[in-house]
Amino acid sequence: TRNLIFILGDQLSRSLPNLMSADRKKDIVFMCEVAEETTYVPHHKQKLVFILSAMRHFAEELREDGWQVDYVRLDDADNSGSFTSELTRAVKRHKPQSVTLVHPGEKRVLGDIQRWRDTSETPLKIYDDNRFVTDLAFFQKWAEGRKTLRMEYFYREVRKATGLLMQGDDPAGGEWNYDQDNRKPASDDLFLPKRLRFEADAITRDVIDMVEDEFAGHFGTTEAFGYAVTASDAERALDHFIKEALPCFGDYQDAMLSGHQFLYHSLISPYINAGLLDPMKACQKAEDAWKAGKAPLNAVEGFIRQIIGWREYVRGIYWTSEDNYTRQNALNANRPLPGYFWSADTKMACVKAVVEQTRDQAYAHHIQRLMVTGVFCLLAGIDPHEVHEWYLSVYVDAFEWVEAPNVIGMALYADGGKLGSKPYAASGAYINRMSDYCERCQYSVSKKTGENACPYNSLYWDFLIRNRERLENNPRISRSYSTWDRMKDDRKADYLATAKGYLAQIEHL
Ligand code: FAD
Ligand code: DLZ
Repeated sequence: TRNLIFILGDQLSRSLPNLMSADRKKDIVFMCEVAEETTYVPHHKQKLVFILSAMRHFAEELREDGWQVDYVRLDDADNSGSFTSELTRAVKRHKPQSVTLVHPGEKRVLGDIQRWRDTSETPLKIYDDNRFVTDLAFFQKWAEGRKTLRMEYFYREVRKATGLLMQGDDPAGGEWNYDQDNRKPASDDLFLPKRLRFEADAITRDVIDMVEDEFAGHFGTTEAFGYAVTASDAERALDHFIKEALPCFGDYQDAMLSGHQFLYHSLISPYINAGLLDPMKACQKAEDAWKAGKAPLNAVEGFIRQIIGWREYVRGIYWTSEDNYTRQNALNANRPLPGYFWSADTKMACVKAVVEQTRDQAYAHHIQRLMVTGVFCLLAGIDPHEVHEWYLSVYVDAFEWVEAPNVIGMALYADGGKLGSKPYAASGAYINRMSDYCERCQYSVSKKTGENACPYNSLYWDFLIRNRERLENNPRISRSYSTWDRMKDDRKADYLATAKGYLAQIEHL
């Protein structure tokens, strides 16, 4: 009797429940690289390299541990191209008694697998995914009966349940959240730690060659590829972050600086999402640094909140939302995504900087994703589904369960406020305060209307006016409507005319 242990490309953990309960003497691990997964969106080249190389390394490690691994490569001659068709072929090869799988992270894949199970003679068992701090039942129980779902309250429950940064029943230091300390702009004389990047080994180089051949037309470059592709290197990256960057993580969490893509961020999202790093362990290490006096509470609390708060919360939102979540469009935004989201060919220095670093690193930090490209798409009324597909393609850490709530919900408010209490609409002043982008921009951030005025300034008002009916009763933005109403008519007209001009030539901003 043997079982087939099917492991997907974002399940690269030795502690997977289907692996833990298997017998390495009898059972067979099955992994496959398939065209359907490499092309369901045009993934950034570095995302492809990261996942395929991490999968190959994981398979090697399992073999070294004594597992028998059946690994199908993308360029294998008989590769049939999808998870389910490859599973069918593997079942024919091995004739297992049953197949086991950990719950896929994506509804699309779950649906395919369930359909496969419905017609298969071989039973398939799906285990819960244990690589999160809480299980989905925890979120569902918390969400039950609540009129609104807000991350902050969910987060407090996870703090209590895990004991992280707790002193008895109270939060360490007396507050649950120290974000008021976390909004310092960065200046270019900051000492920025050199980040640990990893040399490509023979396996990664092979994958890079394949990606450059087979996916030549995809966005991005592979030259700067420096991601860890094994659990042990991911752990080294985490340790390096905790020692070198965590102490300043809080202070400069929202800052943006030209030429410094990473600032004090951790760069661990791809590792946690692919299963190379355990989120709870990352939090415990950060807590230990605080206990040892090596990192301040505002930094450690902010970091832990991103992981046990935001990350767990968006997963709950994804799995409790309608299946058409990525098609939601509460604000009826219909403009196509401008070409400079791929070419970086725009005069807006902030968008240019973020798209360029996204192209070169497959990375942008949270505020760049939210307040530069995200706010632009919100204000300009870009079709949320197109925006969603862009984000899902271009970031190395992008998997739909985490990307979609952040894009459709947080950045675009296209879910009508399920995830966030208000749209993150902001004028150019925010970017100017938190970055140095505006200094070198061809547009003037201090100019509100007319020629060369920063597009964010007039698009901000145009957005609010376009969506007045929907938003003006929201207490968190009603003040902006009062400001608008007090404005002189010719000023209002200038704003709307400037915005209209920009929207008419949106491809050329
Ligand atoms: P840090 O700033 O060091 O944060 C530490 C960790 O907290 C991250 O590694 C991540 O695991 C977690 N985290 C932080 N913020 C969030 C969040 N809002 N949601 C979930 N986890 C969070 N994150 C992804 O992992 N995949 C995505 O596809 C993704 N798309 C996003 C799209 C938009 C529009 C926005 C606004 C945010 C998105 N995020 C996404 C969240 C966040 O931007 C990234 O997790 C973060 O930038 C990763 O870099 P880091 O590891 O240096 O993070
Ligand atoms: C993202 C991705 C890519 C690009 N390629 C593969 C692959 O070839 N084989 C595989 O097992 N997984 C891949 N993945 C990750 C899957 O898309 C991921 O498991 C699903 O999104 C389910 O969360």
